[in-house]
Amino acid sequence: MLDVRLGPLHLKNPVISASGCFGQGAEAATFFDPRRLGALLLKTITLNPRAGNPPPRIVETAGGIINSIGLPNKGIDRYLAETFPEVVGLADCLILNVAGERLEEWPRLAACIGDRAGIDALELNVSCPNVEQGGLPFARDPEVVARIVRGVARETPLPLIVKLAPEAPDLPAVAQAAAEAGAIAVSLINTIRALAVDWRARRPLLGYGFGGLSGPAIKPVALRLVHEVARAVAIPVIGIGGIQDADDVLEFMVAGASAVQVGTASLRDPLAMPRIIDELPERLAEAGVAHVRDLVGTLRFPPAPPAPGRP
Ligand code: RRO
Repeated sequence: MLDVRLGPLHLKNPVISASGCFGQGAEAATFFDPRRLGALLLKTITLNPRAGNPPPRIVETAGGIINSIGLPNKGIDRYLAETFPEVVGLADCLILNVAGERLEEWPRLAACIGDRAGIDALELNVSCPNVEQGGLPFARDPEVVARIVRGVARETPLPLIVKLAPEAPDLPAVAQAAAEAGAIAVSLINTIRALAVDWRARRPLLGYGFGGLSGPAIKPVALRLVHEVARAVAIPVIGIGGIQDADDVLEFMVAGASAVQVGTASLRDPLAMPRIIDELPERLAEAGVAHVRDLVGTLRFPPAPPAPGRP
């Protein structure tokens, strides 16, 4: 009733942890068995170690949060040597999220990973909003994204998922470029660039200044973009943005997503993902839907009204 396919990946259900919201190592197993998830997807790793951005790194807003974490991590070599052994085998499907800070870093990062056992796929984070050199410039440009995917694919046989940015001027074109370059799926959306202000101090609330908005506030934007991208590409789309319950999951699937990622909801309630997975069969049964796959891309718009003055 719940299993889904993402290219060569076969997930027992469509719920994946969103990068950055469910740890980088074994802390993912603190609250529940990650085997419950369709896939366990961890926080971004870069080629070189990064300290991350100055605090405060998260502020709450109406309907969501704004983060500027800045990819703190120990770098791929130390990650693979020290943290990865704790993580391997924790989930039925394990996806690492990686990001190059400069174009030439992507293949080097991929070469460090190669065909390491225990990793089922890589999510290429071409869309982080919180670094000086990374993120947005990559994700805005279809040709740059294609070069990244091709460069990574030369160094690793792992299936590649490309995580897209909402601000790309032509997101379907970026998704098409990722697909043509060999990505097995695209995931969207990363957070939306945002600002929180302390008006008395005349300063931004976040230590870095700007950040990325996530949570229920961005769900309608994410639904629109998922729908637009799903219509434009033949590869599966993974929907991300403010999912809090099973109805949210099914809305994304009707809009065109083959699977989803849950992020901010896990920060508020670490048991949100198993709760959502448990809710899904009941929601489907109530609607007489036999399998969650039957919903994918079934959204239909009403016919356009006739032009004024026409019968
Ligand atoms: O670490 C972050 O600041 C961060 C990343 Br890598 C990302 O992809 N999206 C986000 O909102 N924050």
